Formats: sequence, C-alpha cells, structure tokens
Amino acid sequence: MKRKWFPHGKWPKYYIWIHNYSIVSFMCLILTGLFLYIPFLHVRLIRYLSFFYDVHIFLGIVFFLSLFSPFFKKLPNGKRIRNIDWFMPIFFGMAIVLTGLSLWQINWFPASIREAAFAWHGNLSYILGFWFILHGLLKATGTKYPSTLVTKKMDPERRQFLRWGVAGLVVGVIAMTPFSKLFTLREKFSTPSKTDVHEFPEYFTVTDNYPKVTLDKYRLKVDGLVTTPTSITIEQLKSFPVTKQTKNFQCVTGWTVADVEWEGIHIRELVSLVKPNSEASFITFYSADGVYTESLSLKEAMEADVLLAYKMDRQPLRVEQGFPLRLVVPRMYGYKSIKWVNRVEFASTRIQGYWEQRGYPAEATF
Ligand SMILES: Nc1nc2c(c(=O)[nH]1)N[C@H]1C(S)=C(S)[C@@H](COP(=O)(O)O)O[C@H]1N2
Ligand SMILES: [Mo]
Repeated sequence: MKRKWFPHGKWPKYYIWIHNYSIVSFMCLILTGLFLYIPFLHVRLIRYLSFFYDVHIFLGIVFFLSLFSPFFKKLPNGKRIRNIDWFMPIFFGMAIVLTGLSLWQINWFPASIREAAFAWHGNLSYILGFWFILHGLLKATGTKYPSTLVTKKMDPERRQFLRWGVAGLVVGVIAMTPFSKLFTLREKFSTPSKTDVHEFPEYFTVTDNYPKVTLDKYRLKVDGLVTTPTSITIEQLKSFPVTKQTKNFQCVTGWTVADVEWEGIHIRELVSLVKPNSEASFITFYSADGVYTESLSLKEAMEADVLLAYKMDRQPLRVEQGFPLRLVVPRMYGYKSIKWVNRVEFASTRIQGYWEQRGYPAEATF
C-alpha cells in the first residue's frame, strides 16, 4: 500500500491546504529570522537583508491571519487532530506575533518593551519550532501522544480557540515586560558584569574581524573642504568639552537597547577646529575596518544628540563596540552609528554609505 506522507484523516481540503502552507511559511519565517539575526549569516547575506526583512514581515502577517482559520470553518471530529496540535501554534503563535509586532512598529512601543520583546520573539519561535519538529516526527511514525490534559480529542469549539489565543496574547504581553528579561538564557549564563555595561544583542562587523586599533598609533583625521585639515590623538579628543547623554539604540533588524549612556564629543568641536568652508554641507565618516562608511548632512550632524563617543556606560568602548571612537546617532537606525571611526571628511556631496549601497535609506530616522 502506498504510504501517505501527511495523513490528514477526515480534514477538509481547506485545512490540508493551510497545513501545508504553514509548514513552508514557518520554515521561511525561521530562516529569514535567522538570516536577520545571526551575524555570520547577516554579513554574508547583506545584499538581500532588506528583502528578507520584508518577506519576514509579510509571512508573519499571513501567519497571524492563519491562526484565525478555526473561526472560519467548523472542524470535523477527527482522530488525528488533538487539542495540543491546535493549542501549540495558536498559543505560541499569538505570543510570537505580538512580540514581533513591537519589533516591527517601533514607534508604537517604548524601547524597554521592545528590548525584552526581541529576546522572547526568538525564544518563543524556537519553542514552537521544536514542537513542530516533534509533532511531525510523532505523526510520521504514528506515535500516540501520551494522554494528558491537553491531548484529549479535539473539541471543535471556537470558544476554545479564543481562550488559547487570548492566553497566548497574555504570554506575549508578559514577554514584553522588562521583568521577562530575568528569564532569558543570556541573563542566566553570561558572566554578570560588575560595571552595568549594556550588552548589545550583536556586535556587527562587515569584515572578518574587529579592527584592533592601538592608541599610540591612532589618529582621527579631520579633513576635506576645510581650512585647517588635521589629525588628532585620542588624548586631544578627550580634551574637548565632554557631552554625555542617555539614549535608546535601535538596529534596523529589530533589536533595541534602552538607555545607553554615551560620552564623547559633539561634531561642533571638530567644526570649530578645522573650519569647514561654505561648500561643506555633508560629512563622510570612515572606519578603521577599511570598508564601512557613513554620511550625515552637516545639519543632521549638528543635532544636539549626535556624538563621537569614546565611552559607553561610563567605560571606554571595547573593541567590538568600536574602540576607540564611534559615531552615535540615536534618532537613526544603528547602521548610521559607524564604529572604529578614524576619519571625518567634510564634503559637498553625500556619499552612499556601506548600507546605503545595499538598499537602506541614507536618512535613517525612524
Ligand atoms: N564599522 C562598522 N560600524 C558599524 C557596523 C559595522 O558592521 N561596522 N554595524 C552597524 C550596525 S548595523 C549597527 S545596528 C550598530 C551595532 O552596534 P554594535 O555592533 O555596537 O552592537 O553598529 C553599526 N556600526
Ligand atoms: Mo543594524
């Protein structure tokens, strides 16, 4: 007898179709999610990231809508469908969608909520992913689930789905409270830092290594359309008036770090040092990694909260954080905040920065 790959019992066609679609779309969601998240993949897929981001959002919305399918068609009583087969996707799905919504619509939710939501958006997705694998294995081998409370035969009542969905939303809300951070793995296993330095979810580099800059050799070159081009040491930099500020940090791929304390100098110090001429209406920033570049208009650069920072959370920057100097542009996505800055060039035109060449907008205000 020919073996059926996805035995569906007495399911209507409509559900078989949704089931098959869900398998493919959930795999695509996990894949695009990992592409966006894992730095190793992130760097190698740079050209396609904004596309993967859009695909992820689109599939997420369809996934959300598909969670309501039990409301539209009454289910037959079938041996093969168990409560838990519906419970897991609806309960976890709702929580994943809610946390995902906060990462997508960043202006709807405060940074502290998005910060917590980011970790749990991933964690809950892994849990559901493992369930799907287990579910597939159990079904494929015809293994009977142990009979527990939730594995009773399916009750095709809509009210039941509603209850599970709402329970999932509650879990999603809990996952977005800063309290939930206490339960993330990172919190449990990372060595607690005595200094209260924020750990960012990722320390990006588009090169193979973090550039190692030694202070005795380091110079910040300030040149371009200026009267007195110059090179300054980190000591000279630190002798300028200090600007301190506490701001949220937002990466375009979804993660947020709330209330990061930056300390450094404002661009106006460089302006009064080198005196750009009247044609200079843009600034190009260069990185010691030799590849990354960024741009700001002079007007953007002169905003009060734009800094060239050498300290984060009262500590000198670590290598991966951009030692010895990084730009911080709190009102724009993180990719504007170029690390390992070693040259600031005043220019008459805006260059296409590293990410802008790869599809991201140059004016990255969110
Ligand atoms: N030189 C350099 N600067 C960079 C990047 C990079 O890859 N190289 N990544 C940018 C991106 S996309 C973000 S979100 C932030 C991340 O800051 P972090 O690496 O300190 O977490 O740095 C930005 N600055
Ligand atoms: Mo980013």
